[in-house]
Amino acid sequence: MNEQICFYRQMLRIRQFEQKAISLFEKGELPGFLHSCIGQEAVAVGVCSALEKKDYLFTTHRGHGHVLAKGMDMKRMVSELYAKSTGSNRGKGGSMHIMDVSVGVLGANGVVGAGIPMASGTALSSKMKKDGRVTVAFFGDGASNTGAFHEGINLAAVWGLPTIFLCENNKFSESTSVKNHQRVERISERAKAFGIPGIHVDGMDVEAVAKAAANSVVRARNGEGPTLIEADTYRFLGHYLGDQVEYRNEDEHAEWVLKDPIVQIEKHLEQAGLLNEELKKNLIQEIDAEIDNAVDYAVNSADPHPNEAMDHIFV
Ligand SMILES: Cc1ncc(C[n+]2csc(CCOP(=O)(O)OP(=O)(O)O)c2C)c(N)n1
Repeated sequence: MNEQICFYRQMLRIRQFEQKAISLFEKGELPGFLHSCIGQEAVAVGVCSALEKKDYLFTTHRGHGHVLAKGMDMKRMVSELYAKSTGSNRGKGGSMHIMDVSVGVLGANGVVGAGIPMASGTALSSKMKKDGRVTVAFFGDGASNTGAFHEGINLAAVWGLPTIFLCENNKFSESTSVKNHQRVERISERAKAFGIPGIHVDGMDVEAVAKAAANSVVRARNGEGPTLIEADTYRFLGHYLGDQVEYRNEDEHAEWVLKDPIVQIEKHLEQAGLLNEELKKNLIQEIDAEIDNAVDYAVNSADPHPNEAMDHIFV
């Protein structure tokens, strides 16, 4: 498949998945919370295009796109959202703690910024074992104000670890605009404080993200140390499903919706003669069939047995 069509298909798959998850959540079928990544698909797809299966990834409460792009099995993922025994965490994690070691997804995390020092930890193990793996930590603009961000990146810089610190600047930390929670113009500027490269990229342009990620991965694999990438994007929906978003500036929102990464690549592909209505329809049908199949699998799976409640707890 042409690389751009492949990017488009993967972004569409994340968008359709998120829309389905929203409709299931609104029907009361999924327990817990949902934090949608609609609008941010180009970051997940662009970054993961530069990774291999063996590479490690840490994500956040807004991580569905990242783990899908990294290759996580959709059936086990949906089962986890349903808290079923066939879920990737046997139903104990839910949306905010989803993981799948077999594809390098070492976990989503509800603790803001917590994946950053963990990424330095796995990257240190890779450096010591010389296993050639790169670790990516995704986090938001809000997380870039935590102590974990400064401590985790500083250590990776000092030890020259194979890490990509990927900040998705989606303009909000819960209900607080980025303009009100930090004074730096660009989060990528913070890289200077650690003595590592800081790259700012258009997070609505999947190819730009893919290029920035690929260069940083080469650097990391060559033993040249970490990179901080700030991908400029926008959270199209609320912080969580149910958020009334009363704090949002509607003009700003409308401006960003015009930059929808999926619409942008659609236009580009149509102009290049690579996409037409029929292909679009076929791709959506194929993706929706995969999603429906995963939902059926989850719905028909057993709940975890109460006897398992204390299993996999390490004290
Ligand atoms: C250490 C910690 N502090 C506060 C919270 C509450 N909280 C949950 S999500 C969130 C906002 C995170 O914003 P950002 O890092 O920009 O990620 P985004 O939600 O925009 O993807 C906050 C403050 C938390 N979960 N963990």
